[in-house]
Amino acid sequence: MLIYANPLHARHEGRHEMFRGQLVPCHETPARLEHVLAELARRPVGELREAPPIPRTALERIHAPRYLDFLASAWDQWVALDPAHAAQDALPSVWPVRGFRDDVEPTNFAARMGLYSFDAGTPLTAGTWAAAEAGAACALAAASALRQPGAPRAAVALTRPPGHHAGADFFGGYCFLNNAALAAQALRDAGARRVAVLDVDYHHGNGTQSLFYERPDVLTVSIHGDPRTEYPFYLGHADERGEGEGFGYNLNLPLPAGSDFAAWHGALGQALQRIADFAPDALVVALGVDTYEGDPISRFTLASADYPHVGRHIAALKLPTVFTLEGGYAVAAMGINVVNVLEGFEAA
Ligand code: OKP
Ligand code: ZN
Repeated sequence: MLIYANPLHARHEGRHEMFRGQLVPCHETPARLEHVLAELARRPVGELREAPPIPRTALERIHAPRYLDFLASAWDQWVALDPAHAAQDALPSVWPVRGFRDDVEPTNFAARMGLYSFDAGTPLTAGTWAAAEAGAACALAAASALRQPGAPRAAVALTRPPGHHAGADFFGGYCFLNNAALAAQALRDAGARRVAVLDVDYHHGNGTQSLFYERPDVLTVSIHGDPRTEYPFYLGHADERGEGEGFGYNLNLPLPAGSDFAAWHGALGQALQRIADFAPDALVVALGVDTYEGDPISRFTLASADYPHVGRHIAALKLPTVFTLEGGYAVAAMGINVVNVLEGFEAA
C-alpha cells in the first residue's frame, strides 16, 4: 500500500480544549502521528509517498467557500484582535442554535467562530489551516493513487487533525476538513460510480453522514458509541437512514459504551454485508483506533490483537481502499493499533 503522511501535521498543535468547565490539555496531539510513523519504521507495511499540493477547487467539492475563506484567514484575524493572542488558541464560545440565522456572516470574530463550529473542544491554532490543508492533500493523493494503472489495493492518508466530524461548513470534534469525504468525492469524480465510506472510529462520523445524507451514490456506514451517552451526542442513531434519494444509503450501528470486540465484530459483519450489497467501486475507511480498551476518552474494549482482524475483514471486500486516519488517544498504543489494521489488510 501507499502511505501519504502529512508533513505539516505538527503545525496544528492545540494547547487546550474545554472540558467540564475547564481548559484541559488537548488529547489530539502531534505525538499521535509520530507514534504511527515510528511503528511504520519498525513494520513497513507500505511505501511512504509525498502528496502534491491541491488547488482550492478540490476542497470546494466538499466544503463551502465561505467556510474555507474563514479557516484560511482565521488565525491572522485572531492575532489582529490582540497581539497577545499569538500565544493562545482560538476557541468558540457562542453558537447559532435553533431559530438563529446562519445566512448572514457576522463580522465579529467570536461570532464567526461559533457560526462555523459545534463545540469548544477544537482549538484553532497558528498552523491549523496549513496542517488541515496538507492533510486534505494526502487524502486526495491517496484517492488518486487508486485510479492509476498498476494501482495498489490500498492507499493511506496518515494525517491529523482528523476529519470525520467536519461538515460542509463547520469544524468540531478536533476536525476541520473532512478527509474521508474529500477522498470519497474524489473517487466519484475520477469515475467510480458508487463509493462506500466505512467509519470505524469510536465516535459517530457526523460530518461525513451529513455531507452525503441525501445522496445514493455514496453509502455511509458508521460503527460507534451510542450517541445517547457518547460524543457527538446529537447524531448517529440507528433510525438515521438517509433522506430523499439518499434514503437507505446511510447505516448507523451504535453500540453501548463498554461494548467488547465480540459485539463490535458483529456490527462490523453487518456493515460489511451492507457495503457488499451496495457493490461500490471503491471504499474509504475512516480509521479511528479510539475503540481501543486503553483509550482515555472512549469506552469500547478492543485489544491491540483485535486490530489485524479488523484489517483482514475489510480487505475481504476486495475493493480499492483509501484509509484516512481519525481518532485514537492512547498515544503509546496508537502506532501498534493502526499498523495492526494495515498489516491485517495487507496480509489478507
Ligand atoms: C474526535 B474523533 C468537547 C470535548 C469532547 C470530543 C471528542 C472528539 C473525538 N468539549 N470530546 O472522533 O476521535
Ligand atoms: Zn473518535
